[in-house]
Amino acid sequence: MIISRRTMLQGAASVAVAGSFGARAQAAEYTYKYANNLPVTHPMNLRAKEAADKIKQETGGRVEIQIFPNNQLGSDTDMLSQVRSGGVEFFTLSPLILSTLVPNASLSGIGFAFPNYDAVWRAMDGELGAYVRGQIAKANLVVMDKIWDNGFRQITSSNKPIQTPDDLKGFKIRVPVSPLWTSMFTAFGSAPASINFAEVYTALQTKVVDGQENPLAIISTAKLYEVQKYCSVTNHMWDGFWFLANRRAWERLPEDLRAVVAKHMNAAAVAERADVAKLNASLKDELVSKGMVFNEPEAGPFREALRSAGFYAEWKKKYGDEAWAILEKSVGGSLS
Ligand code: X2X
Repeated sequence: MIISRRTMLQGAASVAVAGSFGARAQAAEYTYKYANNLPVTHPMNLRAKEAADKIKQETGGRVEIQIFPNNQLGSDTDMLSQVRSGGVEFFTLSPLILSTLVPNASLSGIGFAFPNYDAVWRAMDGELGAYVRGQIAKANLVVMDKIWDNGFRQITSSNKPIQTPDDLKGFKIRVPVSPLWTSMFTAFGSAPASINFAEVYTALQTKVVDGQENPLAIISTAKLYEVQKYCSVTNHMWDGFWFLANRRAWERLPEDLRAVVAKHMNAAAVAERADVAKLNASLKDELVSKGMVFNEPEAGPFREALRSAGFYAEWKKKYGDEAWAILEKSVGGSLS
């Protein structure tokens, strides 16, 4: 019997079968990799695993999706190249980081655009989401209809609470690799550093930066509370994850199998939205018990600081009037 690395990875059951009968475990016809940047305990990975199990079952084992969480296959920047080249078949990415390839994908991340989750899902399952998915398709990537939730983002810091926009002046803050993020914190007068999520814990621990911003579900599952003291509930932007596929790999799947994959991944996204909303609403107490100190700044002055720095005007110009109009219509009001 030849024990390949693969048979070993398939676990004790298939090795036992091979051992006793000399038969090889049935390999799936399509074994696809799904890579992402989040800890395995985050609802995105939990729901994706559930979906992968259902897909395997409903396709009679023909489609197997192997999940590589936690930047196991590299940073977001690496994984974006891999999903484009076909090195991985599936990848979830923030619309703002995707904007390094699809400029107008970051529209949904404009500061203080969405007042609440109802407005987010109305827009992302409606015209705004459809517009962005159209842009993504033009870049030759496949994207599932339902965007997954990351959440409303909060600012954490190791040295001081952020209470007013003035507290952000000169603040050394990590931002994800995306022009919109850099522009937003530059508008606040901060000193933003673009760092992939894979390096964030270490960057905070070694004080390369003093702060970062993320939703509570990530501050908790990625244990950022171990290296951050203050959490300021700014809700300064909403962020999600588009579920992307390499086009050639997607088109290799027969149409009926594509439908099964899309159905379960979209349903998982919707289930994950509810999980994350619940977590983000309940995690404050847990993070306080771990030693974090919370404050709840007023949003108005932050929004005003962006406006007076010309942030909205600048991005309206970059996106173009048509795209900006879709955004404003989707959030039900003027943003500039
Ligand atoms: O990099 C981040 O901060 C994260 C995990 O929120 C994103 O993927 C944008």
